[in-house]
Amino acid sequence: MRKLLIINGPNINMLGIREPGIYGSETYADLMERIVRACAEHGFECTCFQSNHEGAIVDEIQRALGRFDGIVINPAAYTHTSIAIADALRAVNLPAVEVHLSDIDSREDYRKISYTKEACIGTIAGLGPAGYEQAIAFLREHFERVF
Ligand code: CA2
Repeated sequence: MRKLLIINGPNINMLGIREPGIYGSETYADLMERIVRACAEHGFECTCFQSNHEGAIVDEIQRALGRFDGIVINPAAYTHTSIAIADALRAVNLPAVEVHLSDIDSREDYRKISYTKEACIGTIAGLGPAGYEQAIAFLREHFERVF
């Protein structure tokens, strides 16, 4: 069975606690349940990782090499700042899909830049938690096309 690594960046663990207008009322635990269910439906095993620390995310991406077949990543605020996370994604060269709960293109100008986008095979933004399900489905289709 193919394995996906699901990575969530800083503050995603706070989902549902504040700013429900932007990020929805679903909690991080609800999101994890949704992801585990979607992975099972699409025939993936999955491991979920969340960190508020850039280096820890870089370490986890590096560790994915040889252990996972693909990555779903919401780098959160690091999307807009982290060349290190983008470089790690390029270094492991696993198919990765970037997810954002909100539509980053229609928010503040500083959210319109994504350093990680170019290291990913696709980006899904603005669909809320359902975006993760779309990313998992996208990876399934990717593996069906490629293998
Ligand atoms: O829309 C997304 O998924 C983001 O990656 C979420 C990040 C934000 O910095 C990105 O620009 C877009 C924020 C993560 C969640 O932050 C929270 C803040 C307050 C309450 C709950 C979560």
